[in-house]
Amino acid sequence: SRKEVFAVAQMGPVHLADSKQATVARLIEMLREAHARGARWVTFPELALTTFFPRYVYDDPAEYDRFYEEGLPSPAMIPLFEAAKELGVGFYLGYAEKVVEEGATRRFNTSVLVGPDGKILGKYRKIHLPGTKDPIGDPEFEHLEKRYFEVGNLGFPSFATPSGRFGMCICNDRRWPETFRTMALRGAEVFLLGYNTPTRNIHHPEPAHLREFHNRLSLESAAYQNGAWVMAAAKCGSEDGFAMIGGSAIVAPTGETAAMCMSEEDEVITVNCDLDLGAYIRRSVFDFARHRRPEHYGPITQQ
Ligand code: CDT
Repeated sequence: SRKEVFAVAQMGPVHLADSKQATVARLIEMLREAHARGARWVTFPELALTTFFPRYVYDDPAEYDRFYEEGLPSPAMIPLFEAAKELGVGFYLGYAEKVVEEGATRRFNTSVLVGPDGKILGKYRKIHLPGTKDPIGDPEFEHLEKRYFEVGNLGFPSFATPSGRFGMCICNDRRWPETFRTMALRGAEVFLLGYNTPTRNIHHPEPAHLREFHNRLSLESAAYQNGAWVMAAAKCGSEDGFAMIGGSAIVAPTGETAAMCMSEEDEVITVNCDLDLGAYIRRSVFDFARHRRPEHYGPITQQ
């Protein structure tokens, strides 16, 4: 077996008025707790440095630029990068990215993977952006990711790390099986993801319990169907009155949830993960080379 301690660092709310400096201090405190419990890797949430700002309507970039990071590490991230390197802990961090590419200013909902030695191992830009570009006119249900971000342009790679190959995705991506299958086909054996999920479905009035259920269902099926570990970190609780689910979890390749957060606050969970646990699944029922039938999967990529 190949054992390694992984941590998921759930965050309670980050309010509009909270400074990035104070928020990064919270991340560092959890990083230290994870390290004290023997963790080599920590997964933080999506858009971990700010409130979930796509719930608000802004028209002028001057109003929303403050939510984005420029450069990697950005000035706000530097204390986290330094603490992690000092402790020898790698991490996944979600943030809003502003970058000049091909002569234009571009904005993405991004995550970065940093190794235990402080080196940047890779970057992922969210592909499944939920919600709308234009406001729907109901402040309780605005979800304007399509307004503030472009669709990610880096695909679903997997990244070589000292602990094996990892894949990254972000929040709504976890509801799409294609996300995980693509990463698994590229050799990922650990999936890292952060999320911000409102307690009420933005699209349809659903019974409240389904929000938690669909989260668990997505994580557990992704793990089992790809024989991979899943590290899922929520930002949750009530951000200025807007409630989001918790339920951050570490899910084993068997599809079993090995640890789950119980609060809607900053909370660290750890599991000593056997990275070989999924090997028998990938050798048997989900041996892609022997049993997949891509010649019958045409519509998945053609429509
Ligand atoms: N951040 C994010 O992607 N949230 C979405 C809410 C949309 S509800 C279908 C999510 O999938 O959790």
